[in-house]
Amino acid sequence: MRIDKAEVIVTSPDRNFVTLKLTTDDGLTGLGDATLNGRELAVVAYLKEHLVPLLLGRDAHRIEDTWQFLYRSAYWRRGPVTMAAIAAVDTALWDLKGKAAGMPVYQLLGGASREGLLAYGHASGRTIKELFDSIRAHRELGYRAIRIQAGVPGLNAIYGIASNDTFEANEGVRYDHEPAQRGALPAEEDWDTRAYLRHLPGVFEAVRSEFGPELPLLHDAHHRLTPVQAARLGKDLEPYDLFWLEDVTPAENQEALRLVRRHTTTPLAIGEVFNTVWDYQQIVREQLVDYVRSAVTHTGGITHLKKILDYASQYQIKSGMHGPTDISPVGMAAAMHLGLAVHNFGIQEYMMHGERTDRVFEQSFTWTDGHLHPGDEPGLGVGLDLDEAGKYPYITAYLPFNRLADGTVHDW
Ligand code: CS2
Ligand code: MG
Repeated sequence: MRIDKAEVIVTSPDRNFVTLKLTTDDGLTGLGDATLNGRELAVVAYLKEHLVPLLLGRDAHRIEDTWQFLYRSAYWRRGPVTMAAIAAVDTALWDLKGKAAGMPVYQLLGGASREGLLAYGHASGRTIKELFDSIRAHRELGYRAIRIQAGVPGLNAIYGIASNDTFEANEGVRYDHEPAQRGALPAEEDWDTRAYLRHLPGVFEAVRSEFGPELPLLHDAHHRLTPVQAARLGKDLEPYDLFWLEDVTPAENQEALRLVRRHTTTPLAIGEVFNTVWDYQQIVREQLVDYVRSAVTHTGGITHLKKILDYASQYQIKSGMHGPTDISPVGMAAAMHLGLAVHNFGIQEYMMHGERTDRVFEQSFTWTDGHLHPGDEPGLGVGLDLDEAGKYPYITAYLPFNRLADGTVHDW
């Protein structure tokens, strides 16, 4: 089974997606997600200029060897662009292997370890009323675990708050609001950590008294706190029994989480911006987190993320794969197959894609009673309609950034 053709398809039905399509000499096709929000074209160039020429003629069955070849032959190591490009190749090869074997990818990874994947969605609101409406809307959509993001009095626009008019304005688009107000240049948003830390515990107090103690609640601090601020937030949220508190602090400095861990028992999740096992080495070994957040799409593919999860399982750390709308249906399918197979599955993030995206990508996964299942089609179970994709050309879109009141740039 030799790789005969490699196409890099960029389409923007509801947002930009980059997809690698491999075709073999016996006519099988495999898809891989290479979407890196705000830096899509960098991955397109890496794939087209540096990986596709190396793939043509290779034995598509040699997944591990291809991974090692692409990772080591570059000489330069790691990084989001490189690892997204390698991820797309790796995922497409698993799709091909499944199709050649006539089996869904999860069967090739050891078979199902559960009946379905508990998923969580993104409830948000600028006010408590908007937030409650959003929580109710997500429960209507079937979610049994919900992420809570709230506006902060005095701040105009912050990460994670999709204004409800966006949510309702896209009639027909089920639920594909982009929490980031992407634009042709990075949009400046404002941030005030003290106001956020003062406000958030009250939000969870209100949510727990309205919706009760049972509902699994998550929150994403989105890299914006110092370790001691993160420690304070984790402690302040303990009475509300969160499923997890995510990205409390930028974790380039992995040992920063030691301080947080010393002060709070609120479960921690981190890693959506990580791209290899080396980003997790200390965090996992010292059990500084409870959930690994990486997506297949950003972490070198199924092959490498499974290695990370197997390493994490030795320390009772579970998966919490990243699944916003900037992970394409191909990336989501890969996450579902991997999540179904590994023993240490935790939860799957699932922001439903829009109708236009669902027309470009034909998907076979199911969503039942708050749980996802990848389905039993051979391979990943995802198709890409090239004609439909061709209707939506790339749109330049940057993620926002923050500035503090004194003008200092801050993590968004
Ligand atoms: C967020 C993401 O889903 C999450 O946990 O951190 O929505 C993140 O902001 C986007 O993936 C950035 O592209
Ligand atoms: Mg996040």
